[in-house]
Amino acid sequence: MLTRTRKIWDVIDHRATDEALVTNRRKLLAGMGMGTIGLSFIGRAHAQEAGSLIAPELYPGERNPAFTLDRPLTEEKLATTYNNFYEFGGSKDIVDAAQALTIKPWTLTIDGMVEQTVEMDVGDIVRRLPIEERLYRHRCVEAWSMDVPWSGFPLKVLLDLARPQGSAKYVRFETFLNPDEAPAQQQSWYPWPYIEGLSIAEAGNDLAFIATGMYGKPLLKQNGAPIRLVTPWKYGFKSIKSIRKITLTDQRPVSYWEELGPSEYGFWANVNPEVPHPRWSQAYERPLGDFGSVPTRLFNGYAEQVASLYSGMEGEQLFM
Ligand SMILES: Nc1nc2c(c(=O)[nH]1)N[C@H]1C(S)=C(S)[C@@H](COP(=O)(O)O)O[C@H]1N2
Ligand SMILES: [Mo]
Repeated sequence: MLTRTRKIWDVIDHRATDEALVTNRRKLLAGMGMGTIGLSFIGRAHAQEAGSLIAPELYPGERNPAFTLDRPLTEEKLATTYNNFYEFGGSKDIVDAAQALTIKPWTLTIDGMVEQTVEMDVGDIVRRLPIEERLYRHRCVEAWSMDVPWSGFPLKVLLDLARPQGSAKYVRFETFLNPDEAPAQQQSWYPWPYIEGLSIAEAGNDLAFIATGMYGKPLLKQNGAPIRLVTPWKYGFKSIKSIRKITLTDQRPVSYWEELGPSEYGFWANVNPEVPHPRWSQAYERPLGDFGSVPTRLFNGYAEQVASLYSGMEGEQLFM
C-alpha cells in the first residue's frame, strides 16, 4: 500500500513535471511559427456559455489608478487557458473540465467570529458592492508570472458586510466541494476542499482583493468563477478560486498546500527572490508569453504597501 506521504510527493513532483512539459510544448509550437498559444487552446477561452456569466454589464468597472504595472498585460488568451485549478486536474490545461462547474446560483457564506453571518448570492454581492478594475502582477510558486486586469472590490469591503468581531485573528477561505463536477476531488489523498488563509491584518490591507472579473468580463470558470481571492504580494497558490465560505477565526488555518507539503508551502508564502523553494530557485520568473526570464522582486514588487505587515515577525517562516 502506498503511504499518504509517498502519494503527496507524487502530487508535488507532478507540479514541476507539468510545468516542464508545458514549457517544452510552447517552445515547440513557437519553433513551428505558431506563437505562444497551442492550437488546441485557440477559441476555447470563450467556450463558456455567455448565459452562465454573472452580471456582465458591471465590468470592467472604473480603473483604480493606484494599481498600475511597469510591464505589459499578459495576453488574455494565455491567462485564460494556462491555469492551475487542481480540482479539475493536475495539468495546466483544465479549461474544458472546469466548464462542468455550476456557478449559478452560487451562495457565499461569511461566518465564524462575526456580528452577522452573511449568506448571499454572488449576483447580489456584485450588484451591491462597487466594482473597480486593478492591474496586478501574479507570481506562481512554480516561477511563472502574469499581469492581469482584475475587476472586483477590496476584501475588507466584503468582510465588512459581516462585521468581524475584535477577537478574530485570521480569515479562512474554502473552495467548493463537489466531486461530481470536479472529478479530481474524488482522489481522496488530496486534502479537499482547497483551503487558504490570511491574518486579519493582511486581509485588511488594501492590496488584498476579491476578483469577480478579469479582462473586462465576469471571471471565467477556469480562473475561479464566480469569486476568488487575489493577493499579489504572495505566491499564487494563496489566491484561492471559486470561494464558497469565508470564516473569521482565532485559529490559524492550515492551507491545502501546507497540508500536502509543509516544508515546501507555508502559511505566509510572501514572494521573496532570496528564499529558494526547497527544489528550485525563486530568483527569476518567466512571464507567460515570454521565453526569457526576469528577476523576481521582494513581495512581488509590493514591498511599499505590505512590508510593514511583517515588522517584528522575522522569526516566522515568512516566505515559504
Ligand atoms: N481552488 C483553487 N484555487 C487555486 C488553485 C487551485 O488549484 N484550486 N491554484 C492556485 C495557484 S497555484 C495559482 S498560480 C492560481 C492560478 O490562477 P489562474 O489559473 O487564474 O492563473 O490559482 C490559485 N488558486
Ligand atoms: Mo501557483
